[in-house]
Amino acid sequence: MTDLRSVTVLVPGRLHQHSIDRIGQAFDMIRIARADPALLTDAQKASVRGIAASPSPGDTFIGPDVMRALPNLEIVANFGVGYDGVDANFAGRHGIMITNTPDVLTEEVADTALGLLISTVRELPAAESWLRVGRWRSEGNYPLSRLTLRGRKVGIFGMGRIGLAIARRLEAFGLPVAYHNRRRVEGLAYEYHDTLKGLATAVDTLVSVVPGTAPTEKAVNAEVLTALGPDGVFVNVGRGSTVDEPALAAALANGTIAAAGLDVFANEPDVPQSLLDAPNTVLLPHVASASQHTRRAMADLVVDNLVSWFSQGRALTTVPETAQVRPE
Ligand code: A2R
Repeated sequence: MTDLRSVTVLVPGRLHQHSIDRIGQAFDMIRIARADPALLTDAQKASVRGIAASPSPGDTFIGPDVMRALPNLEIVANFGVGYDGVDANFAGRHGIMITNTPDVLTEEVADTALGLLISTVRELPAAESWLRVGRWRSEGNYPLSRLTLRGRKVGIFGMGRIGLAIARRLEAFGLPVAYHNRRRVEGLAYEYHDTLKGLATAVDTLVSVVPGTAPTEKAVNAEVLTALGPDGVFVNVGRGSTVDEPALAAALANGTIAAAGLDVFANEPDVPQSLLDAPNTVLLPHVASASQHTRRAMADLVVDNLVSWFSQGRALTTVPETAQVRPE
């Protein structure tokens, strides 16, 4: 039985405090400001066997340079279901396990997606501002919303765990659902489209919840938005990288689509001015899973993966790219 106190886990950058507390209690923990091997001594580099992190594709990316610099690295426990902040393909080729935090956030993200969709269609944030700044009293009722959820047909780009939870909610709202994945989901009755453009053509509301990968990069482009049409509503709770943001801003400005609700952006926390300026957007600061309840469950799963790997020799929630990786 491995003594976990002898296992060194590196925590680069910010991480949920509950993960930090548990890692600090169970393991030998090293904290550094960012995922930069230059911040470690050679002895520390040699000692690191695990990483726990909440990385993203920008400055905090855990790529080949980081993994190569740590010769005894066995596992990277990623905080979040999306793991575009880690080079999982490189890890898979080099025998390094990557874990993420699926399932524990599925219902929370689906709840937020529906909240964002309704907020966007019915202009709830703008209506609240109307009340708060006194216009209800001075000018009367908030104008009737141009859009409604009634009569809509919703396309889900990414019918995975979260996509399915969103679809179930939409069903309860009485709305027909269609979807696009690379593969049809066996036994699922929702209408399937084998292209994203085909899906966008068939619906007037598109909810994106695909991972940020090379094939999904800027997949929601001018052509897809044109196919969605002038009554179209686009909601994104997946990754900002999946959207051509200048094309989306243009589509909103010139009426190619009607409105957008966005929780994620290509270059967070920077939000393009053109999206901030568009009147028909509801913009959130990547909060889909961000309740204390759900973030704590994610923080636990990060550490549970490390504990299981180093004490049982198996990870709990492995990403597909590293499914074949076994402890040495
Ligand atoms: O393509 P498939 O059959 O592997 O279906 C997956 C779909 N997907 C894609 N669809 C079309 N084109 C692609 N290039 C593509 N890549 C992936 O996205 C699958 O149905 C769905 C992802 O579902 P799950 O792996 O179950 O992930 P979960 O837990 O629903 O989270 C989705 C994403 C995360 O990766 C974060 O970026 C975000 O939600 O929080």
